[in-house]
Amino acid sequence: MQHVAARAAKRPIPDHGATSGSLRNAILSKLRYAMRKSAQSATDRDWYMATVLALRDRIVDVWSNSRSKQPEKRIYYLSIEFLIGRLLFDAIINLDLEDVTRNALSELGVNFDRLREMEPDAALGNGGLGRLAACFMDSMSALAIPAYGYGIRYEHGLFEQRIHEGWQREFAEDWLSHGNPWEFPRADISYSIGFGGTVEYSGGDDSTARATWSPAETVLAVPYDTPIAGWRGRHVNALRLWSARSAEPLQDAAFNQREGARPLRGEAISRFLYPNDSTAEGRELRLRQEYFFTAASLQDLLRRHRREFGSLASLPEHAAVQLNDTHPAIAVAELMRLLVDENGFSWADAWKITRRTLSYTNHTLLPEALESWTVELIGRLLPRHLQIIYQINWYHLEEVNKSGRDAAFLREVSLIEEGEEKRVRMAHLAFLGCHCVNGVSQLHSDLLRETVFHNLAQVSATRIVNKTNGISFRRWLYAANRPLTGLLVDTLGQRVLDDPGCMREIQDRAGDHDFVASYSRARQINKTRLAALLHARTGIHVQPDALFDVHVKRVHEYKRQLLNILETIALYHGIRARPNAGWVPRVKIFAGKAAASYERAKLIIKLANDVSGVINADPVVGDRLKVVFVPNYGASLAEEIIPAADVSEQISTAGMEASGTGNMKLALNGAITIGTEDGANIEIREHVGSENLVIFGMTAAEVSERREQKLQGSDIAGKSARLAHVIQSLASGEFSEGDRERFAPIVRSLLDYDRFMVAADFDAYWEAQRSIDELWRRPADWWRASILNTAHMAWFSSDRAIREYATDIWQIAVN
Ligand code: 26W
Repeated sequence: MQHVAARAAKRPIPDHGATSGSLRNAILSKLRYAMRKSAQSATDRDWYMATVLALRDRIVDVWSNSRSKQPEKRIYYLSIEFLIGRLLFDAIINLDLEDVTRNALSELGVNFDRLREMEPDAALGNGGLGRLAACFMDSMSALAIPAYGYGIRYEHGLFEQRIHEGWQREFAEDWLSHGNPWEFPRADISYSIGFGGTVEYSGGDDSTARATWSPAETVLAVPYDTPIAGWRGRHVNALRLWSARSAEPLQDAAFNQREGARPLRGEAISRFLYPNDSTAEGRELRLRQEYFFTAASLQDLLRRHRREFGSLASLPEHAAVQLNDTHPAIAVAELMRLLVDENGFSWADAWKITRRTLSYTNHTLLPEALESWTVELIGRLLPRHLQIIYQINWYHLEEVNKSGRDAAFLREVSLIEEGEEKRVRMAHLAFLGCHCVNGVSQLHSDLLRETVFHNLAQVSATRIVNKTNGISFRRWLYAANRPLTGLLVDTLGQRVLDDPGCMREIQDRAGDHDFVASYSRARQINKTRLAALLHARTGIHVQPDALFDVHVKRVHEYKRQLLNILETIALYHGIRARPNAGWVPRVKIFAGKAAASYERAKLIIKLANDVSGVINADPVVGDRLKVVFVPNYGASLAEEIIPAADVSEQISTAGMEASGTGNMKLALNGAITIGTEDGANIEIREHVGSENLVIFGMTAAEVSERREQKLQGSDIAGKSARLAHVIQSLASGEFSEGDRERFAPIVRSLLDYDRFMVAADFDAYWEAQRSIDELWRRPADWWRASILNTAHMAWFSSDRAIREYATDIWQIAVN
């Protein structure tokens, strides 16, 4: 991109002193001394490792600089998932070293883009929650907010998805197989994390007696630090990921184990990421993971506080701990244990410190995703914590009692869910133990107040606020979409990169012929590139000038990939019936993983592939409609697909998608959203204008009303000939080589009571898609709407979201 180079020439060399010459030498010396390879024998992977190590040195300079001055207050972001993806290009963009790196490597005869492919995705997350954590880390560095991210260094990230005869297959992911040049092992630090055992009381009566927990087993938590370099290399924060080490390796050694016995070895804790993103499975290993990283993180930040500020009484002034969903919610009991049992604080003082230090973000309303652990399991694994949870609940219910509430209310707000198996409600524990709880979109936060936390909010001082999600523009625009970024910089100058708010100014160009031509050309470059990738990965040929309709996210019934597939079948039927009716050529692009144990989601993937097989092979249809399911969706594939999208599918059942962040990434890159009034779609409409996206279907209120009525999908099918034809074709085996059984479960779910309202929203969705066709047939209007999306998405930057967390929840100033 010559214009970037021309401009690079004008810009002052950033103060990390990297010139292509100095970087070239640094890469060569890393190759020689760190990789022990000569330039002649070096592979792309060797060059990749050497380049990362060379760039890392420059990051370390900024890092030690960032750590030189002790901050007044630090943020600690506890998340069991960080969906980082690749770091190389992100670091280069943030350090403004793209040209320097490209030149240094080309002087060494190395192709930078091929080298980028060497980096595995750090897929340490399932989906939205994990990626949000990664975008937030990028923004905290960009805003020079002193922060630590705390998580788990899984040996195996989210499984690799391969499609075999249309079915998802899961394969172990192995991102560390060639080592990870980005991380710094901190073998000088380790914390022992206890499990099981007993609790003794000594001295004083039961209210003043000291509790001492003697764990039956301990595991060592060893940290690995990954630097997160901020925009313009201003600041670097650490992402500290804990790895589990057996405390008694000898004892755990296989030759020491009874024949056939398979003990839960220490290391197992950080071996695998649990691949579910919406169903709490309640497995013991998962609870061990949650306690392991939470306890290690709290011990680490308390040690730092004591070293820097002395007494823990001042902790809330110098540390703000954000709990990313309930996965680290055991922090409430663990911090109380550390303050009361190990630092002699009174219960009341400890409770104040805990609530003032902790805050919690909720990311889902799905009942099956709200974690609760059996009292039996917590009692066995964390006996002292169970006692503390009971004591918290005792004081809590005492308070509630004073307000004269009835038994049903008490049962609902209790931390303990009664029933044949008592369970600890982790969302309730997080709510009570935090001074602030936030949802991730306005609708979601409102629904949190009206549903999950309705009663609790009436009997607790905890604030419920909204912090609508955001995305890192560095990764999802500047790095992922170079053609569009180049045009924005050409049009608005460098300042647009530092202040995305400037983007609003392109609204005046939405009708400007040259600008529209450049804007659409940028999209075309990305679509041609994606068409090549789709062919390479699936063998399917698509026309780059067709409308690219993109549905990329985890596969889940509430995200309604099924509704999209049913509309696709109806479109197919329409095209076959009247091939020459001037259909808008479409490419339906699907991508997403299903949780390994989620059979229905896996059947929906199979259906998408079988429908794709039939439609793509149909000569009557030709290039009027193509359907592609791209395997192994993750951060890097998202960076390839999102800049090439014309239409963004955000069609969740209203009230069920807490926010969505893919919706923001696609709209920022100019895709026209077709969506329901759900999550952040509503706020996207407020910012881009209701004429620049297509909203359809039932609202959240209408959905819950219809749920009350328990109406059957068959009622709808009875009234919609188009839907009935689609369901009939599914049932007849049209997409399953005549096998009527294969998709029978889906047909049944559509005609019975359908919690996800697919049938109920079908006709509205069909009409919405046809209005998209209408808009596409008017290119000037299409590109106007597309440009106005990009122009008005600045608010959805994760920098804005983090600024709001900082001022409203963490009480720190951001300059
Ligand atoms: C215990 C199993 C489990 C694991 C992960 C339950 C729930 C989760 C996550 C909360 C699921 C998740 O990723 N939620 C998504 O979070 C995004 C970031 O806030 C939102 O944008 C999405 O709407 C929400 O589904």
